[in-house]
Amino acid sequence: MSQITYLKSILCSDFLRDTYDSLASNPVTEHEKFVYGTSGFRMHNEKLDIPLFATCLITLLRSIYCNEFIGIMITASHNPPQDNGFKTVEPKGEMLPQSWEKYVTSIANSVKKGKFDEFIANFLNVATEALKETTVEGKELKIIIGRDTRQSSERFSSFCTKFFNNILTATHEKIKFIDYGVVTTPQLHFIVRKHTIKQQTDKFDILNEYFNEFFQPFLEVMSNLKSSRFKKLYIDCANGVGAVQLEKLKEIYSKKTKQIEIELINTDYDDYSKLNVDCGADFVKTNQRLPANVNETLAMDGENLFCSLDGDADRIIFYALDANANFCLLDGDRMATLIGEYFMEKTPKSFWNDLKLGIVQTAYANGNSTSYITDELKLDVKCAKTGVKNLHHDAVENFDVGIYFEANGHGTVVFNDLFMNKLKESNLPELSLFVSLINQAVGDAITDMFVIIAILLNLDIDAKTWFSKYKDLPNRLVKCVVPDRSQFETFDYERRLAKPAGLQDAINHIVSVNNALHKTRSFVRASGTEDVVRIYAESHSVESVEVVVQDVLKAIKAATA
Ligand code: 16G
Ligand code: MG
Repeated sequence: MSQITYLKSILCSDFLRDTYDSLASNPVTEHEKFVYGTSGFRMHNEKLDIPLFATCLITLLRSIYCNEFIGIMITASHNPPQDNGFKTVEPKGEMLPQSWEKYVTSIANSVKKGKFDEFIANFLNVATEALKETTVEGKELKIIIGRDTRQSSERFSSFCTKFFNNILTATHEKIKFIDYGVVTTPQLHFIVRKHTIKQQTDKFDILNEYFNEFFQPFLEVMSNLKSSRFKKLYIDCANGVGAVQLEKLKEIYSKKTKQIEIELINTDYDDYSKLNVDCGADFVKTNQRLPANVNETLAMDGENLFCSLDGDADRIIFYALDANANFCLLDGDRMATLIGEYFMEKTPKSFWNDLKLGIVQTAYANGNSTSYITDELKLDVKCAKTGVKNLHHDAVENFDVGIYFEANGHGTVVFNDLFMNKLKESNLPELSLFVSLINQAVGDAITDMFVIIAILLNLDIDAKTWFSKYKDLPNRLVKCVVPDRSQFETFDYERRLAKPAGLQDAINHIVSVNNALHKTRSFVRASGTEDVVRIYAESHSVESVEVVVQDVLKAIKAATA
């Protein structure tokens, strides 16, 4: 059966028609415009039924196109408890190709009351265009789903099960549908990739695979040490899925080693209202203070190490308090620079003669971290647009070893074959072991955590020494509600605005009058995950940052009035 004829047979099913009718008659979504952006669809859970329907349909198309497993992750990451979202995962663990985002966006926006025939026509057009280059004839649809701990996640996961089971009944085609239940976002990426690499169609024991791949090398790192300067690791789980997985992983870990005890904080995922509230990586980074339930005295003790994960455990932030109880934030910029420094320290200079090691950041990177990379570490640095896929792409394109981190704690390291071959030829066992700790597929809070601890242990430094490597410029990130955020268009990696007209000139003026020490920077961009625009400002003093933020806020109000 040709792919389009096959799709037509699915579209004729009673299930699809009934589902369509009930979705299209929901008044909450009647005038909503849906956009599949950097993090997929993300909004209040009550508005997400149509986006989920579109996500299932695009997953179907993508599964036909690739003839491999495609994943759906149900999560809204660090967003508040009432939000939710979906994104699809490619066979090797990547995100949906950017060229397909318009297809899923178009499907979602064509669900309109009483317009089923138009919807079908549009879907078949989209399918014809999307599938035109594929040469594979889909034999078996292979779908994997996973979800975070949100209250609404279970409802969305049940819909996926119903959707794909009904397709099976409607078409009598083979479908392999596996629900992995509550997993972190990076684990779902890992699962889909494993299924593809192993060509395995049956569900496997994720916990074991994940432990063996990333925890085992960490245990080896520790067994090579004479002693550890850390006694205890405190992990703030944001009351989310990180807690579910780490509770199980901790059990396996503590049976294997007594070095560095692990204590999990903010693990109340059964109380849905607590997710990301006063805790988690986003809270810590934005407020630059300790999350709830962290003891100040313990945070001042260099033998303890503290970190926070976000709601779906793909970001991590470390922190400590200094002797005067000042907050020391160890964010994505700090992790990128620490990893860069470690590579330089563990390799002879000649190792890099024909290899390029570099760091990719976004406009949100603190200006002093960028200076530290170029002036002290003497490494190349590149600026990418916000969103992991942009940084990942630039790291792969520009470097043999590409370290990429967003300031918010989202990132990893990617290596190409040239580097891997050279590493094999060189006798650098410590670095080889270190490289095996890294989850290259996607930024993963849990694996990043062990990567950072391994470096701190090997360099024999505590969190405060790590913090003292350079001094951050005072900075603030502020949200501003505007009538229509789609009016905000940027260029130069989001560092400058093309629209609304005149606003960039106003920002330039504000920066220039507050730039006595040539350290001031400010930019505005529309959020891809919330209905706001974000203002970032940094300067030589806290007071100067405050003046810039307030003036930029006024300029935005004037430009959008
Ligand atoms: C999403 C992105 C994250 C980015 C954030 C920006 C992925 C997997 N996640 O969470 O990388 O930093 O959006 O949010 O790409 P914003 O557009 O609301 O500022
Ligand atoms: Mg996240």
